[in-house]
Amino acid sequence: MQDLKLLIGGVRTEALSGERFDSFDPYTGEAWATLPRAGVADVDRAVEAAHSAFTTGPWPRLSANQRGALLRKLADLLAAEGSRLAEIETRDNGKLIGETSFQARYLPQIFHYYAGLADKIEGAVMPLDDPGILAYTKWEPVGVVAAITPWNSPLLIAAGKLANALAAGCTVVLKPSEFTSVSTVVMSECFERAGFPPGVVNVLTGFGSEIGDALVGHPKVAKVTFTGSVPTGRRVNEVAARTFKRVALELGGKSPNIVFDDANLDDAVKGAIGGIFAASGQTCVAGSRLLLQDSIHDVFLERMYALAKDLRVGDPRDPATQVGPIATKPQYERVVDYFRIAKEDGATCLLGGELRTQTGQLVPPTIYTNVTNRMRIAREEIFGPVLSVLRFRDEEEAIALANDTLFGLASGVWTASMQRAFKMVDKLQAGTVWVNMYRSASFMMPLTGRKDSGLGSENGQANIRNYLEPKSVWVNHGSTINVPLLRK
Ligand code: TXE
Repeated sequence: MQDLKLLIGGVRTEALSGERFDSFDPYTGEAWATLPRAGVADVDRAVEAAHSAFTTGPWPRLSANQRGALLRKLADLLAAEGSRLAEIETRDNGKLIGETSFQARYLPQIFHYYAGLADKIEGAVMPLDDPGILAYTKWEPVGVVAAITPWNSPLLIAAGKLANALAAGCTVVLKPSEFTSVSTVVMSECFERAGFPPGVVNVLTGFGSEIGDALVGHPKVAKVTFTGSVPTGRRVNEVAARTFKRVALELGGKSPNIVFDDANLDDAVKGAIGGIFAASGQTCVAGSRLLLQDSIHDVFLERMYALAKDLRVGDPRDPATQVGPIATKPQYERVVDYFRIAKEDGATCLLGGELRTQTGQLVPPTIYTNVTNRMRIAREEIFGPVLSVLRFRDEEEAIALANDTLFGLASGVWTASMQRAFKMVDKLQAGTVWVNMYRSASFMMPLTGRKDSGLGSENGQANIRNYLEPKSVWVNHGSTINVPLLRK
């Protein structure tokens, strides 16, 4: 059993209370690791450590080049730890070993990418009317960043936040989900080995309900970057607003995956299946509403059913498994409850819709048809392998249905007509549109949510600016213009 500690100011430590909690394997149900249960006093210790590392430690004296070099060294260490991290993540959150291995191989690239941006944070000189004034901008790191991550892709999401913050010159207090903290704590060993000064990266394990407000509201935290649910995101935003913190929120979705009758149906069927059943539907961008044009509705579902019914549900460590368990017990119960809700809504169950086994938090791939956009299964984020199928007549109806949601994270369009595709790109109220593909992601591409899907963005070159503040500098080196108030 893994026995892990907090990381505060470069020291591995217990919570001040001495309390610990267990982390569970979602497939076997066994407690397999224990972690310190940080309290409010530990939040204070961690933020103070990050703050002094930011203000007085060696970190602020490093050049951008040196920060980049440290991030590259870290990336190489992470590459060497890839398979260990993948195994830990699969054990802790039940994601398929194929996917965690892919993500672990991807982590170093994220750090290399932002390492390359560290020395490209450039200000500008402004061409003012007065040649005797040098007016320029410089970009400064915002300060201490509180990074709060969820359980669905703990390492990947933490890496995106850390890489930006550190390349910008910030320091970080990272709080992973209480359900899946192990991989993050193990990853943090690489920061120590790479030689990041103490306090630059701190890791707190514990319950969001107990320490979230203290972290988000801490006066020495300058920015909060959060990925998680809409209600918690709203709470984070409210608490952070009291002290005018910079906030980035990456929240949920109910993303439409729209198939027109001119699409390549084989590709679209595979895209629809991957869109909702990959990661057992536990992705913010899951294509959880499938919108089918009337004329292909039945044939599409026949083909989809034929493939989806044979998906292998089981042990995430077995490379043959295609759908693994739900990561957390409460989430499992929540997803299963939607079987009841779908019945009450009056939807038709085409596939799944009941538990095949009571063990291992396994939920079968489930497809509901005859769904209307007013039903709860079309409006609420289920975050499990549960698909709601709706039908539409034409482009106008597809757009209306797609946009009739509180969310605006992602969307997919399947069509042979590029004219139609670009029209849909313009009309869909979502931060991401995939055309004839679904669920690809890259650290190069911004991930932004419209409406309740969030605030600000993750990823992309521009994201590093969200960890920086501009400073305007005015230097009089021979101005001939007098102050207007004193002009005779
Ligand atoms: O999320 P929470 P939960 C959605 C998905 C899922 C639902 C619930 O719909 O069913 O969220 O998951 C920390 N202040 N997503 O309950 O509570 C918490 O400790 C500060 C979508 O696990 O939002 C964890 O680290 N932080 C999502 C993180 O917030 C607090 C991925 C996320 O937990 C806090 C996961 C507080 N007051 C779930 N309370 C996505 N966008 O990908 C909790 N936390």
